[in-house]
Parts: sequence; C-alpha cells; structure tokens
Amino acid sequence: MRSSRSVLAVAAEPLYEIYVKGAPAEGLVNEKGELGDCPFSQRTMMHMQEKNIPYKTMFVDEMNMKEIPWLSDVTEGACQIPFMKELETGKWYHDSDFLVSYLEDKFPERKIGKPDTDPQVGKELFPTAFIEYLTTDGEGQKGKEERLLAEFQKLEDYLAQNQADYFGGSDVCSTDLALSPRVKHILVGGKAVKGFELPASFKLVHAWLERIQSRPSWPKCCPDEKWMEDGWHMKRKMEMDS
Ligand SMILES: N[C@@H](CCC(=O)N[C@@H](CS)C(=O)NCC(=O)O)C(=O)O
Repeated sequence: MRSSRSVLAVAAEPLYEIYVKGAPAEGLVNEKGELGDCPFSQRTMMHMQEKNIPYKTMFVDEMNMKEIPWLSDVTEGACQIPFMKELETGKWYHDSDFLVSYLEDKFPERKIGKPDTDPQVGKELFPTAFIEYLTTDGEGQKGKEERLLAEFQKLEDYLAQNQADYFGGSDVCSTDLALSPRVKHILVGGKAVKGFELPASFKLVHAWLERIQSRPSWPKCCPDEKWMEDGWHMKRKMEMDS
C-alpha cells in the first residue's frame, strides 16, 4: 500500500470526503454545489488546502440535515458540519478543532499548528460577542458594540505586540485559519444586519485579513458573501423569535 506521503506526491486523488455546508440546493447531500456560510467548514477546508491534502467536497443542506439517516452515527450524535470520511480507512471524523488536529498529526510535512497549542486569541469574539451584538437592540446595543470592539482590540494588540504578519508569526497557523472566517462573518454579517463597520483604526486586523484573503486557499474555501448575509439575517430572526 502506498503511504499518504507518496499519494500526496504523485496524485491529486482525494484522500478525504469533507462534508460542509452547501448553499441552498435540492437534496440533503450533493456532490456538486456551492459553498454555504459555515466558518467551521471554511476553516477546515483552508487547513487542507494549505497542507495540500486532496479532498472531495460534499455539500450538505444544513437546514434539513437531521433527516440524513446516517448523520448521527458518523458524527457520534453531534449532527454538525463539518465532518469527513477518510477514504483509505472508511473512518469518519467530525468537529473542526478535532479535524485540523487530526490532519496535523497525519500529515506533518507542512506544519500549520493545532488549536490547543497555537495562540489563544479571539475566543470571545465569535460567536459570543458577535451574537450578543447582533441580537441586542435599543439601550443595550451601545454596550454590546463596545464589547465587540474590545474583543477586536485584543486582536489588534496581539498583532501589534508580536509585529508579525500572522498570529502564527511569519506564516499562518491554526489560529489564523480559525479566526479569519469568523472575522469575515462578523464584517459581512454585521454590516448586512446592523450596518456595522470595523473602524479603519484597527489597521493591523484589516491588513491581516487582507493578507489571508490574498492566499490561494481563501477563494477556494470562502462562500459567496450573499450566503453570509442571508445566514445572519436568518440567525437574528431565529434568536429574536425564540
Ligand atoms: N464545534 C463545531 C461547530 C460546528 C457548527 O456549529 N456547525 C454548524 C454550521 S456552521 C452546524 O452544523 N449547525 C447545525 C446545528 O448545530 O444543528 C465545529 O467546530 O466543527
């Protein structure tokens, strides 16, 4: 049997099927489709792109995915995307933190890093601070916006202190790949729903996001902004109605 390393070197045949959120489409799981608005899916795919791990994308209808009869089995009851099937072993894995750590061990040639050992920055920004801001109107809104900006300030301060292009230093680490889709969701969703703009004074955060967006992995994994806008309008409505 060929090792993973030699497969990577000679062929782009998929080693994994990764099940991610699809944009609205017919069918619960589709081989063809468009990426939907899931930052955890984006982060996992970017990790695979950056590590040059060939994979096949499967698009899942998140709204109706509980109807997939085998979903609970393959996700140990979590029933969340992303999840993936390792084609060589037939084993299934789920949860983006686990997936990127697993792939890091399995493919050590191109190191990115793992969520538990890379810089612990931005944990409160998304979803906590963002959802609170998105779902608070009236008198409380100013305080929630201040909290959101305070969380962004922590990113700005970290980048300033470390004087590097990325949270990982001169190259991306798992923190960069986890945070950038979340920050993109805040900027796109926050603007669409609440007219939020991250002030230009957050120079290092803006430059960092631009830098990640210019990497080849970004356009291959980032959904159309339209799906993020629709998704956050829907999320706010669901939270406000509940
Ligand atoms: N901790 C999970 C979170 C994944 C997650 O929240 N996925 C969302 C889509 S973006 C989902 O599957 N939501 C459906 C649900 O929770 O019922 C991870 O990092 O993979």
